[in-house]
Order: sequence, then structure tokens, then C-alpha cells
Amino acid sequence: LNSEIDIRRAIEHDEFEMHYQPRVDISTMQASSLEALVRWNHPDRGLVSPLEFIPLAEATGLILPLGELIIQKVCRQISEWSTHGNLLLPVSINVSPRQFNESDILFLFRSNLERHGLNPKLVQIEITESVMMQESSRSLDMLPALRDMGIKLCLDDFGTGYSSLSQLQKIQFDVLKIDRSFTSEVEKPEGRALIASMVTMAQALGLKVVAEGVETSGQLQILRELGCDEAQGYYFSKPVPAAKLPGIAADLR
Ligand code: G
Ligand code: G
Ligand code: NA
Ligand code: MN
Repeated sequence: LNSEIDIRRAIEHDEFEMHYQPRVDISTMQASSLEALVRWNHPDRGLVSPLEFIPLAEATGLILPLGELIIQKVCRQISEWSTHGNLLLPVSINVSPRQFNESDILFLFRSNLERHGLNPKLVQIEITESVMMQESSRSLDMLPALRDMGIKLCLDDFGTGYSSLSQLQKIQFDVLKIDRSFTSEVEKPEGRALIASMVTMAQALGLKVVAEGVETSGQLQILRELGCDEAQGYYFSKPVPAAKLPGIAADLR
């Protein structure tokens, strides 16, 4: 496992599958969207976390075919949901830096949306702050074009990079996702103050703000008091296969 050859073989054998984690509107307590998270369903080892293969896929360039496969799988899944009609929520896809620099990301999204006749509103893109910090990256040019297509842009892991504030002026994002390292501290006064300021800033800039990694009702209560729009985390649901989602969405109501 975990060599370039293993990942290549896993792509060929279709061993990657997508799990989905709901993002919940704090005022209605209903799922507002889903985040797609890839897993490697390994024949011997079972489900392997992306932490164990995404870094290698990024280093070797295999994130390009894998990333394309992920976009295909998610669009096909949204299309199935829209046909069978039991759950239709926007889905956000994590996109790695190399995918912006080395693949035709505009074409990939446009062609996959067209193939299934999907409304671009059903797809969102999550970009970590680290992408935004690479000033030379072509990503900065791609982002407005993707947004013009109707795809919403989410700034992921917010607060962990250092150029966040200046980048927010350059590119219009739709959603700001506060990193879970802040959420875990929200019950302490300093942690609460940090999240309060992020919520105020995001909303002043017209972004929806999401707290990641919500694990307890205590955290959720404070986020509600602070006016945070949405929450995501184990308190609501772990990432689960598509088949388990309708039940979870129903439970949240
Ligand atoms: O799902 P989990 O929390 O184990 O994910 C661990 C890390 O792997 C996260 O940082 C997440 O952004 C990344 N990751 C998960 N799924 C994807 C994916 O589909 N594409 C990319 N590029 N990264 C992913
Ligand atoms: O980098 P990104 O934000 O995409 O990472 C998402 C990762 O966070 C996934 O690996 C997912 O499994 C994990 N995750 C989601 N909710 C929680 C949570 O409530 N607690 C913790 N510790 N991890 C979470
Ligand atoms: Na992410
Ligand atoms: Mn994410």
C-alpha cells in the first residue's frame, strides 16, 4: 500500500469511493449541503483515510487522474439523487492545488455538469488557504471563471494559513469554513472571541460562515449565539456512503 503503483492500480480497479458529510443550517437544523470526502476501499485493509494517500497522490501527480475521477463520481451521484429524488443538496468537492495548476479544471467541471445536465448550483468547490497562498498559481484566475459558471467557492480550513485576510479581498468567495482547531476551543473565552471575530468578518464580506469539526451540543450552542450560519461535524454525522444519507438527513429534521 501507499506506493505510486498501489494508487494507480486502485484507480484502475475503481477502489475509491466517496463519502458525504452534511453541513447543517444552525437556525433550521436541516442539512443545507454535503461535503464529498474520498476513501480508498482497499481489498485487504478496508477503508483507508485520505490522510494516508492524498499527500502521496499530490506529490506524484496522481491527484490529477484521481481528482478527475472524484469530480466524475460526485456529479454522477448528484445526478442519481436528482433522478430518484429523495435527497437533493449541493455537494462540495475538495480540489487540490495541483488540479488548478495542471489540469483544465474549468473544462472538467463544465463537461461533467453538462454530461448529467446538472445545475451548477449543485456543485461547490473547497479550496484550502494553502492554495490561495501560492500567488503565482493559475488557481487565482480559474476561481472567478468557476464562480461565473454558478459554482460556489468555499475557503476551507480558514485560520490555518497566514495570508487569509488579504486573499479574501482578491477573490470573491461564497463560503468561509472555519478550521476545526478553532471550533474545538469555542467553549473557552479566547476561542469564542476568535470565532466571533471570524463570523463578523465573514458576514461583513457577504460570505456564509461554517464551523467545521462540531462535536458537542455545547459548541453548537455557542456557535448559534455567535450567529454562525452553518455547522459540520461528528455531532451531526460522520462522513457516510451515499446510501446512508437520506436517513441521516431525515434524522436532522
Ligand atoms: O475525510 P478526512 O477528514 O479523513 O480527510 C482528510 C483530509 O483529506 C482532509 O484534509 C481533506 O481535505 C482531504 N480530502 C478528503 N477528500 C478529498 C478529496 O476528495 N480531494 C482532495 N483533494 N482532498 C480530500
Ligand atoms: O480539510 P477538510 O476540512 O476537508 O477535512 C475534513 C476532515 O475532517 C475529514 O477527514 C473529516 O472526516 C474530518 N472531520 C469531519 N468532522 C469532524 C469532527 O467533528 N471532528 C474531527 N476530529 N474530524 C472531523
Ligand atoms: Na477540505
Ligand atoms: Mn473541506
